Amino acid sequence: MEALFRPFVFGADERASLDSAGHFASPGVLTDAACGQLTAALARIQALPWDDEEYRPSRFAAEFDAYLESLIGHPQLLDLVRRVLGPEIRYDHCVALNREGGNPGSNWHSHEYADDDPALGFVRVFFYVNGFAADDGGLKVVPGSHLYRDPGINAESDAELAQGWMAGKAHPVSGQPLAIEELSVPKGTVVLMWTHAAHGVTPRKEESDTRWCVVYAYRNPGRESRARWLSPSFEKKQIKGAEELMSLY
Ligand SMILES: O=C(O)CCC(=O)C(=O)O
Ligand SMILES: [Fe+2]
Repeated sequence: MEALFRPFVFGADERASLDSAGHFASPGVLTDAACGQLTAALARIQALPWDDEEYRPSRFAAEFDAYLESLIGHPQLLDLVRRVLGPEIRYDHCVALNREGGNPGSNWHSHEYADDDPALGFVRVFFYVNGFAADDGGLKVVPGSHLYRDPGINAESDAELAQGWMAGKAHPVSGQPLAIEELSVPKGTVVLMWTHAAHGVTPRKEESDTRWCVVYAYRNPGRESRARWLSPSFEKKQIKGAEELMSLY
């Protein structure tokens, strides 16, 4: 199978950084060939009609594109995910996150999974194929916010988050006051994120090209998952390398 990642390190230090901050960026690790294939696949998704209310081509991206489907069971991706979640993992979703020039970005939010059980993890693996600048479709995070395991974080602006959910809160381990961090990443960057991390996205500038991005999400089995966008037939499909990963439990 064609390489997805260049050789890169994700060991104990990187894992500790992910667990402390809630996210971890590996700049430029996608191979040039993978970036080319991903851009083509995401452009195909972008060209599909999106007139249904469920946003199927974006939310069920892997069901609409054979290349995106093939990555669900890619050994390098699964190896990375298992370094985070341990051996017992399940596929959760694959969503195209393309943002064209003028895209409004995304409000601050967090996601759910086993909110009361830290033994069950859920991780998003974002492929930022052509990267982003902080002020141009850029991912924003609040290091340490994931440790609250709050699935209901929601704010329309940085100020609303700072004066609302963040107010008076500190990183539970370091004791440092929580703070907003704006990332900038080069092309080919992979970002891991624990599901309960507070995150938002800055608007894409009107004159900018499309930000090509896809996310692959995996979790430990054990609970229902709200973001599990997966049709029954796709769950039964034999996807190379992912045969044991498609079921809920
Ligand atoms: O578009 C992005 O960079 C982030 C999207 C997001 O919030 C998510 O997939 O959970
Ligand atoms: Fe999100």
